[in-house]
Order: sequence, then structure tokens, then C-alpha cells
Amino acid sequence: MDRTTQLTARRTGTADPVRTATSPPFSGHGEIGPSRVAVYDPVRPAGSLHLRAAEVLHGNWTGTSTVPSRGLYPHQWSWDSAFIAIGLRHLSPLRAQIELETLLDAQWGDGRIPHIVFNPSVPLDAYFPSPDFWRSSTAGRAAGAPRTVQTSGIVQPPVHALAAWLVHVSDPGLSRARSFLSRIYPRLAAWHRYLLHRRDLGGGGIASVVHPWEQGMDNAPSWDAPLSRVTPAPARSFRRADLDHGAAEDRPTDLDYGRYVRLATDYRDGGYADGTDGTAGFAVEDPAFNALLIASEHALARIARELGATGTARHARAERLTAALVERLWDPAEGMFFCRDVRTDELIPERGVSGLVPLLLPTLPRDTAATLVRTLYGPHFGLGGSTRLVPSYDLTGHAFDPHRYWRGPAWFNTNWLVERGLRLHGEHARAEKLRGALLETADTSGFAEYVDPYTGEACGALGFSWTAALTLDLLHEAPEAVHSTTEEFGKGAKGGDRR
Ligand code: 9WN
Repeated sequence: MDRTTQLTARRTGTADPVRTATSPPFSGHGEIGPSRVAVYDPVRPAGSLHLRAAEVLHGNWTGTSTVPSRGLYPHQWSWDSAFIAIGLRHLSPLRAQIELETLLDAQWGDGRIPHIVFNPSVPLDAYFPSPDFWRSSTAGRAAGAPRTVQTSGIVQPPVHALAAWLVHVSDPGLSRARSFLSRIYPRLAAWHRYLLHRRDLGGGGIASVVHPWEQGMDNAPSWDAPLSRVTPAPARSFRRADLDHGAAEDRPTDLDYGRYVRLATDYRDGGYADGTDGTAGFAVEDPAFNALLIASEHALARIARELGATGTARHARAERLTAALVERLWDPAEGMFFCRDVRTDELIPERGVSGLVPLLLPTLPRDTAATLVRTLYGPHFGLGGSTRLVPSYDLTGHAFDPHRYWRGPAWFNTNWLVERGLRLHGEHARAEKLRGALLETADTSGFAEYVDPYTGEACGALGFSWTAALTLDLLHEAPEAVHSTTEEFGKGAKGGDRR
């Protein structure tokens, strides 16, 4: 056992098993071809990191999709799959397409993409809340839940159209041969329609989340105030499976879990209906969730263009959404985007990495982007100084804890988004430095789920899929390929014009 494995095993009481492939994983159509692999450390060949990342994804592949980690998260998760597809495309564009197709096959009639698609061969007690809690095919019938597959009833951030576009450009020939985009475009369009029409609970033109799990950063301090109004479900009424795998001091508290369970129960018992009258027990407009929706809307415009339409209306909508995001969530005095509590109509003054993610938007006003970069490199996030990766929460904040879930540690997906944002806004040297730190930390941490932002110490599960996938994506991001990053993220949409 190496040092990192020992550390994590000590912290969590278990190490996620990562199957080691003896032969190069993935053979067949569109397989390994690291033609543009960039070396991050001349002493360690990038190829070995590439191979180990590929082995993680190979070990976590179920045949039709990829689990985030074998032990802690044994089903398919929505935004995980989008990030996984972004990395998987470098190994097997076919698998990357299948990853997204499997998820979209579980889409509900009202357009929502569920946050979990359950694998029926996994025992019910392996993860909580399990299918018998969500009861999607019965409780979700009016909302159009599928009959043949069991899912959760809430959603996760809409990274999917962005992922679909990136998967397409990795092998346009295969994509066209399989009619990948034409098959999934209507589903992605329905997904965005659901978010923009059924989830504009604040009436300001952007989407709300109705559960902390929907935003993906479950335990962020931004949820504390809106969650405090929720009566927790009694601790005896459910059994947490996450504590079988994760250290209790790193995971959300039982009290918070009780509130998560109450919110999900109430939503289920209301048939997963979305009232637009502001009565949801929890309704928050989040900057990262909406920034990802906007980035995906730009991607949907590109997909539409590829399919023969102009895509102009979608780009225009993405720009209107960007303006609404700034209007609703930007705090110029603090130089941050904040969450808005829809119930009180007030910003929640907690600095989280979510408030930096809008940096990935191509038409963010120039001074807003510059201010965000200053905040990122200032005392609250410490990049370029005390931290090696962007922490999930304010280093100076009252709730900061470098190891507790979403209250300080650094995650690879949010760092990848920030790295993209830096590149998009011309901060190439800083992006390059962050990329190097991400690759190194992924390597030394054993592709950990998350890490201590100061030391890079591994936390949570090892062999975590999106960590491996985004490592692959960063390895393929050779400096000469940077222009395609800009193109992929939609800056060229209207010549990258900014207000
Ligand atoms: C609840 C799977 C998911 C991620 C989330 C992360 C965590 C689940 C949990 O794991 O959430 O959805 O049980 O804590 O917070 O971002 O998608 O990796």
C-alpha cells in the first residue's frame, strides 16, 4: 500500500477497489490514441499516468455506463457521467457516447434527467437513498418517470450538452455514423426546457435547485441557512450507507442527512411536481448550476448547427441567461457570484467555488471575469499562494474545514471548470499552472474523490471516475490544442463579443 492509499484507508476505513487491467484497456473502435498527450513532468512519463487513469475508468465501467466509484457510489450519477464522458472520449468515443445515451434513456417525460440511474443488480442496502425510497416508477408516474428503469427523482447540474458536444468533436465520423447528435439533441433540448420552464422558481429567468444534492456540492455552507428551515426526518427513520465507506468526520452530519431525507420525501410525496409558486421547502438559484446550463446551451447551439440549423436562437438565449445570472447572483462589492435563497429573495453570503464557475462563460462581462480571477487568487481561495488547488469553500470562512465534504476540500471537476475558465479568458499561464497541479495531485492521490486543498492529501474514495476522466482530458490538452478549447466552449459563437 502506498502512502496515499494508506492515508485514505485510514481516513475512510476502506479503499475503493480499483481493478487493474493487465492489458491496455479498451480495444476496438475509436480506441486509445493519445496523439496529443502533453507531458506535465519530464521525470514521469505522461503515458503512465494516462494508462493508470484509463485503468480506473476501465475498472469502473459496468458495460453500459461508469460508476463514480465501486464502493461508495455503485450506480450511475448524472453529472458524473457527463464529466466521465468528457474523459472517456479520449479512450473510446464509442463508450463515451454510450455513457450519455444510457443516462438519457432514463430521462423522464417532463424532460428531467434523474441524478441517479439505479443498477438493478446492486443490493438495495449498498447505497441510500435506494430505489425503494425514490419509488420513481410509481411516485413519478405523473411526471413521466420511466417504467423499466428505477431512478431518483431529483436532478444534477446540466453538463450533458457540453459533454455531448465534446464527445462528438472527438470523433465526428463515428458520431455521424451512429447519428449520435440527431438522436440525443431532442432529449437535451427537453432537458433544458424542463430547467428553464419548470424550475424558474424565483421568476428571474434562471433555474433553481430544490435539494442540495441537485447542485452536486451537497454539503456546501451555502445550503445551511435555507436548510435550517427544514424539519429533519428522524435519524432512526433511515440508514446511511455512506458511512460504511466514508469517515463520519468528513461526511455531512446526521442532522443534515435528516434534512436531505425530509426534502426528498416531501418532493416524492408530491409526485415530484414542481410548483412555480415559491412553496418548495428549499429553492435556491446557484451560480455553478446555471453557468453549466448556459455553457450547455452554447453547446446545444453548436449541436443544432452541426445538424443543419443556425443555432443563433440558442446562442442568443445563452447570452440572455448570462445577463440574468449576473443580474440575479453577482455581488460586485464582494467580487463573487453568490447563491440566492428564493424563499427570502436574498443572496447567501457564503463564498464557495460555485461562485467562481461562471468564469467558464464566454460572454461574461470583461470586468466581471477579471474580478473573479482576482478573487480566485486572493485570500479566500488562495490560488498561487497557500493552496495548490481551488478549495470548495472560503479559506477564511466560518465553516471552513479542509477535509469535510464540500466545506473546503478541492474537487477535480470544479478545478477543471475553473481551469477552462482561466484559459477562455486568456489567463494561459495561470491555467497551465493549475493544470499541472491537477495532474500531479490526481497522480499522487490515487485519483482521489477530493483532496486537502493545501497538501493534496487524498480524501474520500480512491479510483474516482471523474478524477481519472478529467486527468485524461487535461493530458490531451496540449498547448497547441488550446484554440480548440475556446472553440469547444463557444467563445467563437458571436466572435466572443462581450459587453
Ligand atoms: C449524493 C457521486 C455523487 C456526486 C456528488 C457528490 C456525492 C451523493 C452522496 O456523490 O453526492 O448525490 O451520496 O453524497 O456530492 O457531486 O455526483 O459521485
